[in-house]
Amino acid sequence: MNRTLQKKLGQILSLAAIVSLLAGNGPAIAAKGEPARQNFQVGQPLQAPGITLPQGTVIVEVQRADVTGDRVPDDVLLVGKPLSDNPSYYRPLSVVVRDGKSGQFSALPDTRTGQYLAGYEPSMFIGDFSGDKVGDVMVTVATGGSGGTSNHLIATWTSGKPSVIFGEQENQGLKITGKYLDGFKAELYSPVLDKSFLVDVSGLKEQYIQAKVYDASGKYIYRDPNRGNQRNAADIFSDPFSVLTPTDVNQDGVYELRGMQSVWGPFHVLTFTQVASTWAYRGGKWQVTDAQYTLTYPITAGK
Ligand SMILES: [Ca+2]
Ligand SMILES: [Ca+2]
Repeated sequence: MNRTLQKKLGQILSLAAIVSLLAGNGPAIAAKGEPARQNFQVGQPLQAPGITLPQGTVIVEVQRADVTGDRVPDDVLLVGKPLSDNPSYYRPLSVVVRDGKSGQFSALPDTRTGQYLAGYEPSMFIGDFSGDKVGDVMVTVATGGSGGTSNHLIATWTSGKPSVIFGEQENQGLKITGKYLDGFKAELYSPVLDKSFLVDVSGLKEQYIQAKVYDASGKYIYRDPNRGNQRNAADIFSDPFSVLTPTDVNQDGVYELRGMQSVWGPFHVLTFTQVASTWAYRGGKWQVTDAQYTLTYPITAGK
């Protein structure tokens, strides 16, 4: 037998030995140095040594994925406290990770959850947004408010502790403000895009006239009674995201976010456009890669 063959055979043998060790006699070997698996049940209280959760906090969703970046699967738990008089509403919610290697628990910082991460139908999505090919944790929860908005949070665990990369500020999206102009037009501005744009709002003409926002000739007449019948500096605003969906736009394995926001003024009922935007996390910052608006007006039978 020549040396190369001998060496090769040795490699094959040692490989076979490793395989049989791992496939072998279960936990005694596989779990060497690793903590035993824990069985987490949805709806049950969470016992998590080392972290403090409000009394009454239960497990809402459980997923198993490596989020710390060491390739050892971790337990990722969405937890929340149901309100006693409205048990489908959770406040606060949090994400707790049990490190698969150390068994240590860590939770999102209270300062980033508190009042913000609260609401109905909370759900969790794990995917890479930050670009390091390690899953990040996204939480979506409906606020239940009249604007139909949702709150969203994305956190990464790769530095050993949770770090929020998308929170309350980011959920304001394009932060559009604006003013109506005579002739059923709106001038909008997004500080995020650093861009102004003009929108034709004549599709809601009847509603504006009825609400005494415009007169029939198209002159803007609304004055804010709360401000001594002065004209407001801005009378158009955007809601936080109503929908924010992870989408891998360019199919490179890193998720982008696609969001929708309502734009309205001076009253919420006068929502005249939906703005769609796509966001990518690049170089530690969220960047808008695409933004569009659509006007949707009801088609009524003409006279
Ligand atoms: Ca891990
Ligand atoms: Ca990541």
